[in-house]
Amino acid sequence: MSDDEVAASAAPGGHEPPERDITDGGPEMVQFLAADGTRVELSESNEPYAAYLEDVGTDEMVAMLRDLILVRRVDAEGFALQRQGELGLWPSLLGQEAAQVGAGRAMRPQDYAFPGYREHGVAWCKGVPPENLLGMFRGVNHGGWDSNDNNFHLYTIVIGNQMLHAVGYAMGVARDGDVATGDADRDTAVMAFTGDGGTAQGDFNEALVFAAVTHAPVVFYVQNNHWAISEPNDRQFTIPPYRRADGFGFPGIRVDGNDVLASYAVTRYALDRARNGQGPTLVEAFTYRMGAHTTSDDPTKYRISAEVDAWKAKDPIDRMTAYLKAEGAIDDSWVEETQAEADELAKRIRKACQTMPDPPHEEMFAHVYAEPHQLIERESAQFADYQSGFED
Ligand SMILES: Cc1ncc(C[n+]2csc(CCOP(=O)(O)OP(=O)(O)O)c2C)c(N)n1
Repeated sequence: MSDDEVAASAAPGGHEPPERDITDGGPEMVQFLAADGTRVELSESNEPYAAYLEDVGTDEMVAMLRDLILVRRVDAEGFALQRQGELGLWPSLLGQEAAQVGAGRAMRPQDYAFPGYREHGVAWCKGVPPENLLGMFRGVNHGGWDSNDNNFHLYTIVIGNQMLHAVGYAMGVARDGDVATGDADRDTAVMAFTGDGGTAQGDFNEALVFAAVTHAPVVFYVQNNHWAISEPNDRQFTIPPYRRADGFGFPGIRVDGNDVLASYAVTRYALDRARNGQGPTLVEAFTYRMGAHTTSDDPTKYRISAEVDAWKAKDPIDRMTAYLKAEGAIDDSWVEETQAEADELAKRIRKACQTMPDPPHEEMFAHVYAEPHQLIERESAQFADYQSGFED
């Protein structure tokens, strides 16, 4: 079967999916760096956010590119570890690095992130050690880090659930008086991350209602990577996610998710609004999931290779590399050194993964309730009894 035939047969009832150009984000999409790495002229769409790049020097841009390269390597290592049987599952962020690094870098230490399960780049920017991301996917713990160490909540597998957690937390931040005080180290915003598929969940829509009416200091960051497993966007919504915000009464912005500068500038703007008491913003990062949904998925069954190729031409790392090379900020030896640094990082993660101890069985029951609970104690004892029936 040809790619086209595969796509047609994947549609329910064998219908051809509607014509769509999923590579074009339209005139409202905020972009500062074109796919070939050249700077985009100021226009009606990007001008309102340009001020948020004015204080970004070359060193900081080089640091952003370094983040993109290291995060991609962390992701590739997660994939490889799953293939070698060290992890049960890995959700790859390949292609979404710029969306996440831009957003993550825009956050201040006091800002709190509520991720889904693919936010490895945000975790990186918030200072969560990348090896800590592996525990849950190896099945040795329920998370792998303390959410309060870096203000980065545990991964959420239940789609959309974290949206409500984030809004509830943001409402609490406002009640604590940590909004619009004018103190840059105190004013706090919350970020909630989801995919495009998550926008179809009830939780997502309920979260938008509560955020709107309570004026919560929250930024909804939707990574529109164009697929919810095998469901394309045209089976998820009829208007793009950023326009959803209109109906709830707060701003929605579409940004080029493969342009780290644009993602950074727009997120800074939205976080400032939240911290200053101006309420929520919805940011839609227009991007693409270049790999499989997870290591359990085979995207060749439902999408055509031409689509993937079109997005490869928009690669976030290639474009930032081209830009910074043209600016004379980096050269080939910088790229080589950073790749070598990435390889060292991968080695560190691999070793940490392979030496993670199996948890004692009690651990599974330990954090279900904050206080001791009779039912959990009974279940733990029953499980210990069951385990003791096996030979070593
Ligand atoms: C409540 C709920 N329903 C269904 C699933 C199964 N599921 C896992 S990932 C996924 C698709 C999510 O797509 P999207 O929100 O676009 O995020 P992406 O994985 O593309 O980043 C679904 C339906 C789930 N985890 N939770």
